[in-house]
Amino acid sequence: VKKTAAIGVTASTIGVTILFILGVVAWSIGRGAAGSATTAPAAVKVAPTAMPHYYLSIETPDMLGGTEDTGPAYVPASFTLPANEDVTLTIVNFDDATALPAGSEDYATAKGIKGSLSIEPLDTVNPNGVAKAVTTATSLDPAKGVSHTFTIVKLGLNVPVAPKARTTFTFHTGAAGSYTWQCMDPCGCGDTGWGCAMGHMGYMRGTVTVA
Ligand SMILES: [Cu+2]
Repeated sequence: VKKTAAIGVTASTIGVTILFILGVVAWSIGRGAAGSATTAPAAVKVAPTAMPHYYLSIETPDMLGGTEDTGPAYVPASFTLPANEDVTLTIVNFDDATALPAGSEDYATAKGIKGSLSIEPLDTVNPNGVAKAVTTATSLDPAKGVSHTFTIVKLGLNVPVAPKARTTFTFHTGAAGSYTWQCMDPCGCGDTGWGCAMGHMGYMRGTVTVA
């Protein structure tokens, strides 16, 4: 019985909806006929398409509740970006600088990005506080100005990430595929700094799925 009643309600709801749509269509046609006689057609407005903007953060071992044996880490470390599109990434970095060792100073220079990096200092105690002055650069000081890098060798992309700052950049993603990104600034443990976080997937290495 309940089922029949429910169907009845649905049928009458559909009936009312159809009548309403017919009414709106009739009203629109009437307006269109009257309007065309007296007014010029309005200009077609094309909605601006916003460039996709993604945010990553780099968190310190303290923030992750771990030790120097694990962190720091990019969060998230694996994510998806749209193919063949200009995308903007902001890396919110809570970590301090690690000097780039002799021979790898090139990683302090941005490659494969559109335009330049914009860098806004981050108050790590009050990260959502008032915005600070933004500076632009294409290259940072390899000794004191780089904390990590966001490097995708296969795409020719290298982004030096400023310490305790928001680093924002735009790049063209290109063809669909799966790409490994890696930090090239030895911020991990051990004599070389290439241990711990540097070797762990999900810390200083991850996967970008371009789809
Ligand atoms: Cu790193």
